[in-house]
Amino acid sequence: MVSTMKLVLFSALMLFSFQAVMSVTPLRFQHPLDPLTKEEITLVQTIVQKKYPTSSNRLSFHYIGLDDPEKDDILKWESVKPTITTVPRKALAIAIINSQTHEILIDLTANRILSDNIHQGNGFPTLSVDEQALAVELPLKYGPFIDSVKKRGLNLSEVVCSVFTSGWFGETQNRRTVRVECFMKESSPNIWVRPISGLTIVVDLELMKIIEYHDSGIIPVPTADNTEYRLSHQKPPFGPKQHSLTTHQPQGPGFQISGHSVSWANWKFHIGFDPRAGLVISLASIYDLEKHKSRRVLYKGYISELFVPYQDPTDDFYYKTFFDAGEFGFGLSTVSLVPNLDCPSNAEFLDAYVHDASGTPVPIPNAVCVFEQYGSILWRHTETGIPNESFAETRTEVNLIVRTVVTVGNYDNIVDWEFKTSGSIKPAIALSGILEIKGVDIKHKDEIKSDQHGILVSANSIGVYHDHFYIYYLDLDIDGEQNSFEKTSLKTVRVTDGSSKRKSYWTTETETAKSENDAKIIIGNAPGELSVVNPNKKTAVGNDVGYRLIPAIPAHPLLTDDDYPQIRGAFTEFNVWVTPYNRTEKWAGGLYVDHSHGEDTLAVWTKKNRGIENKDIVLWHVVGIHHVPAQEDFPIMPLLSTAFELRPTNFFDRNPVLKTLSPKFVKWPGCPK
Ligand SMILES: *[C@@H]1O[C@H](CO)[C@@H](O)[C@H](O)[C@H]1NC(C)=O
Ligand SMILES: *[C@@H]1O[C@H](CO)[C@@H](O)[C@H](O)[C@H]1NC(C)=O
Ligand SMILES: *[C@@H]1O[C@H](CO)[C@@H](O)[C@H](O)[C@H]1NC(C)=O
Ligand SMILES: [Cu+2]
Repeated sequence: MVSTMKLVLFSALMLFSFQAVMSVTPLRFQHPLDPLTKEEITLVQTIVQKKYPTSSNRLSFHYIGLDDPEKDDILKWESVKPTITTVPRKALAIAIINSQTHEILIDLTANRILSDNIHQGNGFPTLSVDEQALAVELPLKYGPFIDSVKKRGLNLSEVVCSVFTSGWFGETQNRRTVRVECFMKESSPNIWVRPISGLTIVVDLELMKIIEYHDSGIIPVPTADNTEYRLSHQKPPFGPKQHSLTTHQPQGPGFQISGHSVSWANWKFHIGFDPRAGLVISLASIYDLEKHKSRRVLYKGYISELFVPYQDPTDDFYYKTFFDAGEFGFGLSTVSLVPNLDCPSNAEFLDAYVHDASGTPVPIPNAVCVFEQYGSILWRHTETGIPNESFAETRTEVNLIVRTVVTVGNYDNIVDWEFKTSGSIKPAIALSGILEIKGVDIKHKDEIKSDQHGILVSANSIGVYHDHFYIYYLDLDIDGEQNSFEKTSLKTVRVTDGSSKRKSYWTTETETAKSENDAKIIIGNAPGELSVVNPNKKTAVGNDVGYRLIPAIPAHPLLTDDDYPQIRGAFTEFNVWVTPYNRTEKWAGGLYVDHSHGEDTLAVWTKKNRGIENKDIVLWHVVGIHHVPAQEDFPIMPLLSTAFELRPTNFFDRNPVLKTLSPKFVKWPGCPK
């Protein structure tokens, strides 16, 4: 008895000391691309505040994130696989200090500021959540606004306001202003469909003051009827009915997450998170069963910008030309996922940290989820051509999804990265949330006399025309960094010499893009294939190894080239762009996109027409949706989605999933079948 007790005590001690060792060296497991930890964000705050004490400076943080480590350092680090991080940890802070924008680079190991530069050009950093919270309170205490509310017979206690970035329309004055719009929350939480239209409220964020106010007349606020979407406030009948459906993984999930590194089936990748970009996928490599090694596909991928120009040129709406990533931050706007609803029951979650304006870390629990999901059929064939020996050979597809949801005001962007064992990566975007509504004095389509710039989706409610243009940054490293971009066109050939009974056929013609101008592609003009190849690596039969871009349904901008929003959102001019890798060229709409003049965009960088052949290159893909609202989008819209695929093309010598096994059928506990 005594000896058993001792043994238990001994093993408990062993366990305790093991855990103690683990907890004092947590950084041992830090990946150099891991997002800044809570402690690191606090360290940035401390270091910057030491130089600029808040007692004597007006200081607000607009970005605190990992400063991109040098790519060479990451690749070196990866090849030696050290147990301790040898890549220096640096942070970039963008702060407005006494009305000047500072870019402060901080060494997190030496705890010191490496550089501190003041941004001189046009444009302002991402808005902080805190200043938006202050700005939305201003109208509620502003006499003329209170009068406007009274004049409309509305209850001021039921008014809520929201901040809208106001773009740039040729003006030369450089003030950090925003528009504020107000809504009714009485009887329904669906504020976005109940605007108090006809009011212009301009706030200067530096003065934190209303500097312009205008009431152009009373337009009825749409009623709260049929705007409710909370289940708890709905009345029967309910439907359609859905039967429960769940994924049962008795052996546990097929993926492992260690810190931020994921391994699943034949894939390995890293999940990063940035206050501006949100979800970042890095170092995605696929294991080649025949070559017995992992082969790099993607060095880094994320959504670089989202441009949402509304198409109503009147006073209430013309300025609505949003850049959601640069102005509001995809990371700052990432919301917590709801387990079992946003992600299935077999999902695992990762938390993230962003920061507030004071530099204090702010947690986002369940910011990212990772889960496996049955896809379709991986491959199959039923052989009926061999007499008496017909058979079916088929494999089930299971995919891995990484998901976040970015909610910027009224819209929810569901951001998915799907990995397939066959080698494809399929990024997808789905939109949900609530339309941006303009209040009008019209209850029926028959009353419409002039262009309303949208669709009447409910009485007094116009769903205004707009676009959603997402641009993906895709630093593909196909089996190494030196890559080329190839355009293969499909061409009709006419048979004129009578050599065939056919009069025509098609064949392909491949061209390697030499410089940036060769790689500006408008999809849809002619059939073709676009791929990134590694001209230095060939398959056994001699093809360049590569990955093809199977683009999303293309969307092209409809604004004129000289229109201000289009100058700022010039990255939409083409569906595909290719640039040589440049550490600082990260944001397709510019680093300082709020009030930007379009001087720091992908369209401007590529004017240099730099060489891109057999170089480390970045592929940019614009995925867009022209949104002509419909009544089904009201009061909340069902998912509207678009996706593209990066698909291996002569990357493997043969079907890489030829010898895969379908997941074993498992009997559900207590189920007869
Ligand atoms: C205005 O709204 C507040 C808050 O909901 C409510 O308490 C109050 O009774 C309302 N006043 C009127 C006149 O309806
Ligand atoms: C197929 O099977 C049938 C019946 O068993 C047999 O009569 C026939 O000869 C077979 N055909 C061949 C090509 O083996
Ligand atoms: C990298 O990009 C920046 C911004 O476009 C540019 O100023 C710089 O010259 C580029 N560096 C190289 C090596 O091309
Ligand atoms: Cu839309």
